[in-house]
Amino acid sequence: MSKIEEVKAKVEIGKTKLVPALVQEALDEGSTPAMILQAMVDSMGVVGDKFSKGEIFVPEMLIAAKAMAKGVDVLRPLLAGDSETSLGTCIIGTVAGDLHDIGKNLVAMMIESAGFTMVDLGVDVPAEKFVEAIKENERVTLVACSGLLTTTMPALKEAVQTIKAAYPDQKVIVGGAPVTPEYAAEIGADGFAPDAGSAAVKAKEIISV
Ligand code: B1M
Repeated sequence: MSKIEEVKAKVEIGKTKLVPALVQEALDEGSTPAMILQAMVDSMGVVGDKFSKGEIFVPEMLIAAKAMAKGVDVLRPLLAGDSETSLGTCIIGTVAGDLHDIGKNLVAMMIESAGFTMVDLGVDVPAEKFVEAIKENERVTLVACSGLLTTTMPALKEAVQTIKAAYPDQKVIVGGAPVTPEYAAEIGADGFAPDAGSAAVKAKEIISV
């Protein structure tokens, strides 16, 4: 088994202590950071499928997520480039009722590396907290809202609409597995991205309009 396959297998079963060293070994073996990240994202897909089939439960999902987060820590300096310019501040958070943060953290990392100063509000963020953060931070050019559950899509809508009610010109980008470009447009977001890399591209595009 190659190191990258081992990373995938160990993330799936939540081997938090083993994953960082395996990620480093996969890098040493010549795998690129993007390949390793994709392998870990694939692992989470397998974990999600097993959960859907009732083969594993929430605790197993949680340890797999922790193992992936440890792996991402090793890749972080390699994935996130430095940017000299500041495109302003981006406020990011996972919306109310939603505790999923791996995707949001990847999006934060990529948007930051595109040149934004990042303020991460974490998970389970009520709509009003996004508004407070816009008020409290300097030069907020973008708000990024993540939602991973079909049941928290209404919270995504509430976040966008609450932000727009307080700051009509504030640019907002949304994303997360159940979100579609059509839904993003319907709730009044300025942009949608399907993954972390395209979120960074979209972020720059939105604020330059
Ligand atoms: Co949850 N969970 N989970 N979970 N979980 C999913 C999402 C699920 C699809 C699993 C399944 O059933 N197959 C399912 C949702 C079904 C649905 O709503 N359609 C689900 C469920 C049901 C639940 C609970 C309700 C389970 C329960 O308690 N019965 C519960 C809800 C808790 C809550 O939030 N209130 C729950 C809990 C959890 C854990 C806490 C155990 C854990 C999360 C830990 C953590 O995040 N720290 C967890 C996990 C790990 C998953 C899966 C397995 C993996 C999620 C993940 O990290 N993926 C997930 C199954 C799956 O995704 N296949 C699942 C990897 C990550 C890189 O991808 O987050 O999609 P993703 O992010 C991508 C894109 O979506 C996009 O870019 C990212 C990177 O490319 N993106 C954006 C994300 N945000 C963006 C924002 C943007 C743009 C792009 O702009 C702002």
